[in-house]
Amino acid sequence: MGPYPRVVTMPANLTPRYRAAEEAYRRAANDRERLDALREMLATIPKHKGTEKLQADLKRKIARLRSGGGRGKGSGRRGPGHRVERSGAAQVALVGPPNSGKSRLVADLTHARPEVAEYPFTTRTPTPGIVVVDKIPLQLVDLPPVTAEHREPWLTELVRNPDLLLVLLDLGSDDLLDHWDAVREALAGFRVHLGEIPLEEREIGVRYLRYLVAGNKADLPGAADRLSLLEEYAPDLEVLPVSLETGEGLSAMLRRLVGILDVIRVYTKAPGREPDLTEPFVLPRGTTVEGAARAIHRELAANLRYARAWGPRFHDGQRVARDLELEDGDILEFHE
Ligand SMILES: Nc1nc2c(ncn2[C@@H]2O[C@H](COP(=O)(O)OP(=O)(O)O)[C@@H](O)[C@H]2O)c(=O)[nH]1
Ligand SMILES: [Mg+2]
Repeated sequence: MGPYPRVVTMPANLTPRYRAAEEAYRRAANDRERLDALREMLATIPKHKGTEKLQADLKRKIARLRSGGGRGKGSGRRGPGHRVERSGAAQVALVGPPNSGKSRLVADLTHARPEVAEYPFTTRTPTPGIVVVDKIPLQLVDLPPVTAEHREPWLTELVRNPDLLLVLLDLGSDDLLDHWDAVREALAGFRVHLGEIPLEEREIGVRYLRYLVAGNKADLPGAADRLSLLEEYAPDLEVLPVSLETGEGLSAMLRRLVGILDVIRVYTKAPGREPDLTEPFVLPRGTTVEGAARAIHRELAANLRYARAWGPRFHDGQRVARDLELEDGDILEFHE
């Protein structure tokens, strides 16, 4: 056993609706959206002793935003060229030791062209690129290696705020186990913890992020043996072997990312028209009809009179309640 607690994916006692609201909060573009999301979080947080501190924290944040004292997000701390505009349905940041293939992954799977090289510390700025998986666009962000020493503000933001961390390890390296420890140590320095834990055990200020660990360079000699060692060292950890050289495991990895994100695809249609099934709205599971309207356009939610739904679980055009939890594949028609 290493010096760190085992990383276990704990069954979080969060309802999908709370989680959806939490994600809406993280992704909010302005204070109005932030306030909406916080209210929804407060309304849906499990109410018991264990979450009292969090409830108080939510109330404090709501009060602060209502009095107009909210911090403007991204106020000037990022250096030029280090800013990454969020795009796609989810942001996936790549972390890992130097040379594990982070830049090549972004270069091979997206149209972005970060520099790839066999010497470490080539990457100095973040490079985002989009990969589309099952109609879901994911923004992959190539980052410099995270280390306990380099804690630049722009890197902090990119490490703490993605929807998911993709930890890319190097199965070609004999330092594999040290790398795994070092990544978690560096993340702890950023106040980031891999994996969700029950609300009542959370520490204020720590980010609990969903994550996936992939072991790259599975093509290299000894890779399988090193993977076994890691699995022995961290028995509860799921490590997907992949190779950017041969392509092995890459599509499984992308599917798994989408699975962990736990999103649904919702389609919209205009009255009397066929739905557009090419570009879904990608929403956190637990999103309601009203939440979907809000995600599409705030005014739409405000003016919504009713919605109709299509799909296997509805009668065609059935009127649905605003608080109906949506499912993957639902088709909605909004009436203002
Ligand atoms: N054999 C092999 N080499 C790889 C693989 N993926 C990346 N590399 C090489 O590893 C080196 C480091 O890659 P890079 O993407 O710059 O690593 P980064 O420091 O994590 O961004 C480059 O020479 C890549 O071509 C792989 O799956 N197999
Ligand atoms: Mg790199």
